[in-house]
Amino acid sequence: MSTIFEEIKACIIDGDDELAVELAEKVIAEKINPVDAVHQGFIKGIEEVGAAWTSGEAFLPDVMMAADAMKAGMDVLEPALANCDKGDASDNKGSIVIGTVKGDIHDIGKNILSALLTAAKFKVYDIGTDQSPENFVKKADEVGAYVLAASALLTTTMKSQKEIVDYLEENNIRDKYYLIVGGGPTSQHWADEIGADGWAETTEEAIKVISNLMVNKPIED
Ligand code: B12
Repeated sequence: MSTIFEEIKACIIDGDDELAVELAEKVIAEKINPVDAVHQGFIKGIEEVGAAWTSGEAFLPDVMMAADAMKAGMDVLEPALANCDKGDASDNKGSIVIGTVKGDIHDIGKNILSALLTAAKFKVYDIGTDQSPENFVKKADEVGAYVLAASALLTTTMKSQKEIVDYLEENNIRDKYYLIVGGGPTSQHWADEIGADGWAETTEEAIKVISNLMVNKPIED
C-alpha cells in the first residue's frame, strides 16, 4: 500500500493532474483509507514542492502545476472523505465556517482541513479564499455556526486573522464565536498574541482543538 502513497506523492511533485485523478480513483476503488492517502501521499508531495521552491530548486510554474494536481486528486477524494465511517451519517458534531483570509489565495491546506473536518462529521461551510472578517461572520450567522476557522499562508496576511478578532470586538460579538487560526507562518504564540481561541499545526490537531471547543458550547439547533 505504501507504493500508491509514494506514487501519489511523486505525481504531485511532477504536477501530473491526470495521474493524480487516476490514483485518487484507485484509492477509492481499492478501498484504501482516503485520510491516509491525503496525509501520506498528497500532503507529502506538496510539502516537498514547497521545500524545493524555498531552496530555489523549483519555480512558481512547478508549484502551480503541483497545486493543480493536488486539487484534481482532492476533488476525486473529497466525497470518499466525507463518507468516512466515523459514526452515524446523521451525526453532526457542529458547524464551522472556514476560509482563507483577506489578501491570501492559498487554499490547499484549507481544503484539506475542510475535507477532513467533514470526514470527522462536522458540518463545514467553506467560504473560499481572500475573505473579509465580515464574510466569515455573515456566513456563520446564516448557518448558525459559532466556530470560525481562518487560514493564512503569508506573513503579510497573518494580520488579516487579527482583523477578524478586531471585527468581532468592534461589533461586540467576540463572545459569540470561537476563532481558530492556522496556516504555515502561524503559531500558538501568534494565536495567543491576537486573542484567537485556538491554533493547530496539523489537521489532526485542528480536529482535536475544534472538538474541544465544541464540548464547551452546545451544538446549535
Ligand atoms: C502551493 C503554494 C502556492 C500556490 C497556491 C495554490 C493554492 N491553490 O493554494 C500559488 C502558486 C498560487 C502560490 C502563490 C503565492 N505564494 Co505560495 N506557496 C505555496 C506552497 C508551495 C505550498 C502551500 C501549501 O499548499 N502547503 C501544503 C498545505 C497542506 O499546507 P498548509 O497550507 O500549511 O496547511 C496545513 C497547515 O498549515 C494547517 N492549516 C492550514 N490552514 C489552516 C487553518 C486552520 C484554522 C488550522 C487550524 C490549520 C490550518 O493544516 C494544513 C494541513 O496540514 C508554500 C510553501 C510552503 N512551504 O508552505 C508557498 C508559500 C506559502 N507562498 C509564498 C508566496 C510568497 C506566494 C506568492 C506571494 C508568490 C508570488 N510572488 O506571487 C503568491 C501569493 C498569492 C496570494 N496573494 O496569496 C511564500 C510565503 C512567504 C511568506 N513568508 O509569506 C511560501 C511560504 C513559499 C516560500 N517559501 O517563499 N503559492
